[in-house]
Amino acid sequence: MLIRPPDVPSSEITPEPIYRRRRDLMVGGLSLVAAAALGMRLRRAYAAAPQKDASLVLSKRLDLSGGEELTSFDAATTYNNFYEFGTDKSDPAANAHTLRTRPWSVVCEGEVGKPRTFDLDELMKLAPLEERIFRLRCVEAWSMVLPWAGIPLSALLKPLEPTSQAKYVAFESLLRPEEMPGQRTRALPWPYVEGLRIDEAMHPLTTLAFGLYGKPLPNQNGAPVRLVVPWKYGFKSIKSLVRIRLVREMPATTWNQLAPDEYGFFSNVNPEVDHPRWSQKKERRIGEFLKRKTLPFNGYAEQVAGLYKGMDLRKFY
Ligand SMILES: Nc1nc2c(c(=O)[nH]1)N[C@H]1C(S)=C(S)[C@@H](COP(=O)(O)O)O[C@H]1N2
Ligand SMILES: [Mo]
Repeated sequence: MLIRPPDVPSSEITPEPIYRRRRDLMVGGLSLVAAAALGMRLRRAYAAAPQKDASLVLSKRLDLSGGEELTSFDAATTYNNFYEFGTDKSDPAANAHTLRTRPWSVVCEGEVGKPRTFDLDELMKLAPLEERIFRLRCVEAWSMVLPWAGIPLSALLKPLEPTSQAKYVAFESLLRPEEMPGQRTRALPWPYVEGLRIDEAMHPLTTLAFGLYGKPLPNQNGAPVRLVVPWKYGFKSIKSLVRIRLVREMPATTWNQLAPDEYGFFSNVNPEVDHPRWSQKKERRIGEFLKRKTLPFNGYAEQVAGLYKGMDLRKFY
């Protein structure tokens, strides 16, 4: 069994090259005390998460939790938005078992020198798998802090050799109504689609995720491969991804098509721009009682604000 949080001593069960790589585990700017506290918190959170079909090997950790407690595996897998399986938060956990996630492939095409279709194993070998701990904030004003297993999306985009005309990236989820009961309703136009500007897509925090809590993604969390874009509202983090197209024009996105006054293309987390029907100033961290203040760019301004220099983020919400 190759799976465990990367801070757990593992010399006896880990192949040598991976063990060696793990020695340069990223502790970032954390003090030793903070790092130890983080390790304890992670072990506790992992201990509470069920161990099943283990197959992911994590080479290093990028901890952008902001020192906050992790959301439990239980909450992260029973309180979801995945309209392909129903519109209630409990629907994905109840219904997503019908999704078949193997075989799986992701078609990459459009404004690229080298179009290519990857199967899941090829995708997972594009770069060493990292544990990436991010806050993810839903536009509905709740949030979670979770350890994803993934790679930077740029590791997939670069080898495609985007042309100079590739200004945006369009993403598409699986369309398979036989396995996705929500697609037999008109809850949303199907398939679910999303998009990023090319520089957003290439940003090192933009993550192609295969796992959660060190295990393959549960179906309700977007198996077998999804995006995690931590500085944007959760709906940008498209699940069960099957197509990536590099394009010249800003692509259509599901929520923008449905309600353009409520959901813009950029959808950067911004406490100063309210949703027309509710405030974005605060959020409820799932598992906590008191609300927290929402941070600009979900707390990742230092890393991403430069992408939007000179843009009026009230207009481009
Ligand atoms: N294909 C697809 N992707 C999706 C959604 C969806 O309904 N369909 N919901 C989005 C929304 S609104 C959020 S908040 C996140 C939720 O991810 P989680 O359930 O893993 O927390 O997934 C996003 N990705
Ligand atoms: Mo969301």
